[in-house]
Amino acid sequence: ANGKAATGVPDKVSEKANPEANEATEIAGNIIYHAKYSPHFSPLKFGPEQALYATAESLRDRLIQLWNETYLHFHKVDPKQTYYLSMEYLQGRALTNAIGNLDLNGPYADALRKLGYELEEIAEQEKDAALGNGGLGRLASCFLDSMATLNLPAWGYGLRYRHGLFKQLITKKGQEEVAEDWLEKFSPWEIVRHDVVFPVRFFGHVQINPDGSRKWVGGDVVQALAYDVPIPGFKTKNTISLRLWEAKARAEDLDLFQFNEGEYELAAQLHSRAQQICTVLYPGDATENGKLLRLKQQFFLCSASLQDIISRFNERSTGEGSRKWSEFPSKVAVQMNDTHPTLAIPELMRLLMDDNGLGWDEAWDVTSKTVAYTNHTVLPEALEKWSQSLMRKLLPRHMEIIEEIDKRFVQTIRSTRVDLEDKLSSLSILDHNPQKPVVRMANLCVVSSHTVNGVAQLHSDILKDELFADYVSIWPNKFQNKTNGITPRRWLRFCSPELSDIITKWLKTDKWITDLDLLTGLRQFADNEELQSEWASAKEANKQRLAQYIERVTGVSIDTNSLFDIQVKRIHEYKRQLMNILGVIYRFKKLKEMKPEERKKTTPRTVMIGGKAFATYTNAKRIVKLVNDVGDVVNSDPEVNEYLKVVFVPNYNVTVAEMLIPGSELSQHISTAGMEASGTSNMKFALNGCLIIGTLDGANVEIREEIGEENFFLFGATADQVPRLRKEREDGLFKPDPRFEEAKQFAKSGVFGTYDYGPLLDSLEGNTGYGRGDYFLVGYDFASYMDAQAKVDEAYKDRKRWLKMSIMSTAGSGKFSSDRTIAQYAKEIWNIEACPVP
Ligand code: GL9
Repeated sequence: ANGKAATGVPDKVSEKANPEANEATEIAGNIIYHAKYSPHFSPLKFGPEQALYATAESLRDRLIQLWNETYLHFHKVDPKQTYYLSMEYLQGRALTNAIGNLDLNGPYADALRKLGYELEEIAEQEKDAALGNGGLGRLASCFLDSMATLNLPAWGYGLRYRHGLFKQLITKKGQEEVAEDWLEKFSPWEIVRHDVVFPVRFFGHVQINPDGSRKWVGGDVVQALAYDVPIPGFKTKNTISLRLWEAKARAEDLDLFQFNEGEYELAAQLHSRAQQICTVLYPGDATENGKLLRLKQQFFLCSASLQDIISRFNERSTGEGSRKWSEFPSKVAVQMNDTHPTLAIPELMRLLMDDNGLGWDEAWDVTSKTVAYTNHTVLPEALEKWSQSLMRKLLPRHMEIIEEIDKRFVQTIRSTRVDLEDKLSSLSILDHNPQKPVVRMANLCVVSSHTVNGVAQLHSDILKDELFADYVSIWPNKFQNKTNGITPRRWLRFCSPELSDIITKWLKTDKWITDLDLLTGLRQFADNEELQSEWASAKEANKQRLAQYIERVTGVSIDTNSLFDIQVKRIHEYKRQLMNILGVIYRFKKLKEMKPEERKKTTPRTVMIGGKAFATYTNAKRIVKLVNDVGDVVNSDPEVNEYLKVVFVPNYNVTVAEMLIPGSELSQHISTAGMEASGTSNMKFALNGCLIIGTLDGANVEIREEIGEENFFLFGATADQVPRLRKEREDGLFKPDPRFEEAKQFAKSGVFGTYDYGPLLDSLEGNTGYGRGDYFLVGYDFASYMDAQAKVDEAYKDRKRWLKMSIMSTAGSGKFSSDRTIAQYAKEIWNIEACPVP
């Protein structure tokens, strides 16, 4: 920090004559005001951290104004509104985004300079709000940005986890997890709404009233308290809400008698049970307790959100008396982000029937016209199934409702579709397998939703042709595709201002920021030398910035003349980071074998791999360790390290992505075909002019279509070949390429330390002997992967060609704006329209 600023809050800043300077002066005054009169720190110091909070609060003043206007406007117009229910949001930092969306970058930078700070330095003080695991949570955050920017009447609902995703430390043992604490000081962005509180019940029993109606009573009652986070749209007044629920016990739940008897823990039992609900994102669910907590979290989100939605529906009623419930679906759309919020279905049924007196048919009609479901994966282990007994214990009334939905569905199919009789055991919601009776949440979603969508064309086709094929024969029009997207504000305009300015200059407009298809206008200049040289210098600047970051966090110095090759995503066997590192191992071995003059002819590379492994996923953790061990050996090898460096980027998160993606030149999206539903970082890389090496999987297929096959390094089996290849591989009928054997042997030889990589590498063998079948087909795809990598090396030597490909990638990325995705959801699923604040 700057010496003079560290002495205390400055008194005032001097005025200047011109209007720009006036705005900056006013903002600086506002920042000073907050530092003094909304104090969170003792008064003697005004360091970067104090400046961050005061700056954020000055922005919040503006946001609150716009936010209230938006809320009142929606209230007055009473449009149909969408509620996006998601257990995860990966918001990242908010400061730069808010300043950028409000179009106040210049004035804020000037204001802070008057106070002795650079805006970037202040922005770096902010912690990431990491209330999500990966792609699914980040998608929800991109969607909020687009909803606000498109002026849509839409809101997000989620949970206010005290500890978001863990922080990843890399030690000699590999990955270690420590709790992250984004609320350690407090978040300047959230506003607690003390008047928005709903009771949420757990356990208890169903009481049957004399009139035959049913009521859920008893059990524990926890309060859901609303915390709102403002979501500003880009250059629009519309500012929407991300409402995060926190769980609180009631005062009367503290047993004062027991407390005074000295039984402190017993006395506060209910308090501590309430507190557990929002303590961590994704508590481990290997134990019964863990499963119970996760189910509680899901219900807590659904129940609080639906009570809130219903109360808003009633509040906006214009005429006398209350509204007709049949109007509900024309005022409310509920989108379930994966199966995690499935309990919204029986909870809406319960609220309508038990609390508002609707009959089954009426309640079902309303519910099934209101809810829609997005599927994000076909991996069987990720399709949620809840034990019926657990569900009955925690949510007895909901279990009854689910049983009734299932009964009616099965009856209808029996009477209308005799041909499906033998499919009913897999189509029904309840799986009555006597060993383990479960509720299949995806089935409940499909049966109850008016629309079901996948997240890329290939994925949606797989849903229709395989996973949900029999449902398609019942409801042919229920299924849709909505290819994912990313917000071009955060993922280009704000994370790479250099490249953005060049794009604006050549397109002669900055309208591309909200109309990303305009990027195609760059195609005509892809060969232009002037553009190419500007493009190259922007990329170079981003590479420099990235290199400095890498050196700071890992101590490894990397050469910006080398090809920056990046794979960042959650560590998973289907994503095949193991194939990447085996390729690196092979490259290292070949470099070692070369004569010095031969090495000089190779393309120097820096391979960066980053991502978190789920804490109990053993093979994923072994992969992290292997990448680190390979890096240690390669980077300290004086013969080779001029041509190859390997870096594990620790603690990958949104903020790290904002640094890595602009500085990337090649990125790897190399999942086994058919397994990655979409991917979204592939879109971010392409948008930033980074070339992709990848399989025909998820959104890669569409990216390649858009940017042109000559600009994409394709390899590998296709999704339709996978089942046959898997069988052959398992049966030991397929003989892998010699390069694959050589790489594995070398990895096992001990060159990379004493850790036993046998068990990890054996997972890549066919079912002969010790092998486990190579389910992810690394052995099959390795040959074409290495061939594609050789093409990358060649292409990089031709600078003009590479730059052209890079420009073409950006130029063809327009489709992948989340503005396009959200506009399609709005029109084709939600049936809502823009409602701009005048
Ligand atoms: C995921 C898919 O695996 C991705 O391919 C997809 O891009 C995103 C968003 O649709 O959803 N589904 C899923 O469960 N996750 C995804 O990333 N997992 C995590 O978020 C950890």
